[in-house]
Amino acid sequence: MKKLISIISLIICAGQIQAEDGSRLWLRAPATAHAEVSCNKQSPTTDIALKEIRTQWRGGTPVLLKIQPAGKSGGGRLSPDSYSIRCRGVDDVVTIESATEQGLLYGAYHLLRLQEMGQADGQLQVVESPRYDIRILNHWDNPDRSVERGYAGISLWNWEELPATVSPRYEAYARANASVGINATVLNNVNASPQILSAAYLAKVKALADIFRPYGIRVYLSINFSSPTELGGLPTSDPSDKAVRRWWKDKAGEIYELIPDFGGFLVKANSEGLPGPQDFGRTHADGANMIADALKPHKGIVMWRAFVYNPGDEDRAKQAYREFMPFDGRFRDNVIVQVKNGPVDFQPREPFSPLFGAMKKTPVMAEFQITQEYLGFSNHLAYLAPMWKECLDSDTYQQGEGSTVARVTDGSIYPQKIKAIAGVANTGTDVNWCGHHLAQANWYAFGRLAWNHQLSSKEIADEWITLTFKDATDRTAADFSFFKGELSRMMLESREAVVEYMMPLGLHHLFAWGHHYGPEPWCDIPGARPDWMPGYYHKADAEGIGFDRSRTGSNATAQYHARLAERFDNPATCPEELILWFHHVPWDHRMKSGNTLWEELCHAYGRGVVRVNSFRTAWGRLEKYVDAERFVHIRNKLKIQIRDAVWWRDACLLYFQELSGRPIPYGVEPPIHDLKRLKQFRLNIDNHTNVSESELFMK
Ligand code: BDP
Repeated sequence: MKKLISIISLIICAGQIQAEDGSRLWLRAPATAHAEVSCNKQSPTTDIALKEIRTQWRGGTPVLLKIQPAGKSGGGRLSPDSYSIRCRGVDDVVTIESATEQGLLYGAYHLLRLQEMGQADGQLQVVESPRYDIRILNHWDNPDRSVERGYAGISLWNWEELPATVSPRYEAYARANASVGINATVLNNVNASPQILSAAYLAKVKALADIFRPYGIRVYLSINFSSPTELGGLPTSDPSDKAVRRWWKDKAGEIYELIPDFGGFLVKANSEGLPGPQDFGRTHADGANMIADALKPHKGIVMWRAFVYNPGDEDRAKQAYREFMPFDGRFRDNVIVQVKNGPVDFQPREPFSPLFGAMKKTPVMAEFQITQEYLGFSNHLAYLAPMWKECLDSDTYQQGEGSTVARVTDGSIYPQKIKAIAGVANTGTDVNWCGHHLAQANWYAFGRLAWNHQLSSKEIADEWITLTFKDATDRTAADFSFFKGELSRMMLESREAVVEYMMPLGLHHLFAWGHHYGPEPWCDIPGARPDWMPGYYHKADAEGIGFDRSRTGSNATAQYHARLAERFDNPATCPEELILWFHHVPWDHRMKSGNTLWEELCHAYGRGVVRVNSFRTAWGRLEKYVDAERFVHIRNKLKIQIRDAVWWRDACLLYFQELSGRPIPYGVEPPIHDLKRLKQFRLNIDNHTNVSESELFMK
């Protein structure tokens, strides 16, 4: 009997070790330590820092957290979030110093990260300061808990139960963010319901803000520009109307009564049918400034989005620049313009938005999309740090060489009063938070890059893999290093693979009608907005393919600095990875490789599929190094990804082949689908994760 019990408990125990549902994210260190740690100040934030260290620090040396008044921490204006970690060796204490409690908490997480990475032994000499002051997530979460472009369950915020009932996940969310330096969150969708500003919702928002506060996370809200009318019952929402201005002032006052450290508002106005100042003959600056005035007495800010475009003759890629440049310098000093990384819309590859660097008298922040709206949802492995770095490292040349997007937004080049960076969150109620275990890396990477955009994609991947997988099974160091090497390679190649099998060489927006998941380059719905049709973007015909945005076409190139405009204008100097973004290129155009454009396109699509296959093979080899649960989950996701990659390759190549009239070159695996059948295929979008093989691979 005794033996049976111990066998059963062994099984349960083993079961527990293997229960790897991903809920612990990258914060998996056992909380079993009893470290000696103290702090010269007591507060809810330092209490968290103390607890994290006390229960997880296994370094043997005591840890001292010290608030060091600002000014004493060395020259220059340091961010209040800055900290240092020092230790002279095994016999010394570890001292974490910062001017703020928040900085101490970041220092604590840094120390624990070093420990997990095996880098906390011996001497420590760390000084850290974030590149951006506001490192913010944008949740596109609706009051009904649906998440626009969310692929990881429903919204984390249970509005119905709040404020009375608070889920333990709220605190877990705050902790995860703090551990990577994220310090702000916009709780609701940019397509905002006016309801969010009602007294009932503000009480719910306050409950969340109270939970997030000790973790240093400030709450912001997206607002609907018509709220004065829709919620306040005013006859207009015209920003020059006195009663409207009063309404916003009172609303701000009401919010700050409840949430004294409320961050401010994010605004999507006159975009995709949403209301805005232009409805009243006013400008973006008028609208933003009115709201800024209401927030100013409370030190709140406005993040005003530049994602605007209308159907018409003007190339969509040019519109944001055209609409916003005239207002450069005309915004209040508590307004920052939030610009998507590319000029169109979060495509797998876009050039950077020409607004970066061009707006010289207005703070500008980048908006990245962590959720993979256009990169395979939560089904495809697409590690996005390389994509974001590609944007951040792009040289705008606006103030000479080295005026990268990172440096024109982080205050290095322009004296920006507000320095911020945003990421559209990929979190939801899924147990593993992000739908795909490996998509957690994108949340992590956004936080790390927002803190320090100079970290390399590889450094961040290696860090995340170590924190997320190292303890999973009993492995030797050599085993783990093999595992890490393989997974890191897969991750680092994954975004390029997605570009290749979806939209290589600068192609963009080839998505199906009704979803942004699968391909429909042929899609042409009579009467639909032309700029929502793939043909608007690829312009493929018997001669060639691509959107002529050069001097001879829409002249979008002229929105860039002359040095870049010149480079982009000439097909010979335009980077080939963007050639079809900027040029309509003949099928027989010779590429640098010696291939024709058509051949190159085929090779790229083929390569994308080959790469995903190689991920699948590589992952298969990693089975013995990882827990069964995550192994199977990721294996199944890769299976979906390979299916979709083939679908993309076949749909695009077969369709474009009808126009190019050229054969698929030797060396590219010929399509396995039939174009006619593919054209008939409709994806059930509510069920996109479960498209069965037979449904897609129609015989
Ligand atoms: C597009 C999304 C849409 C968003 C919009 C935005 O498809 O759901 O509302 O961006 O950023 O990418 O406002």
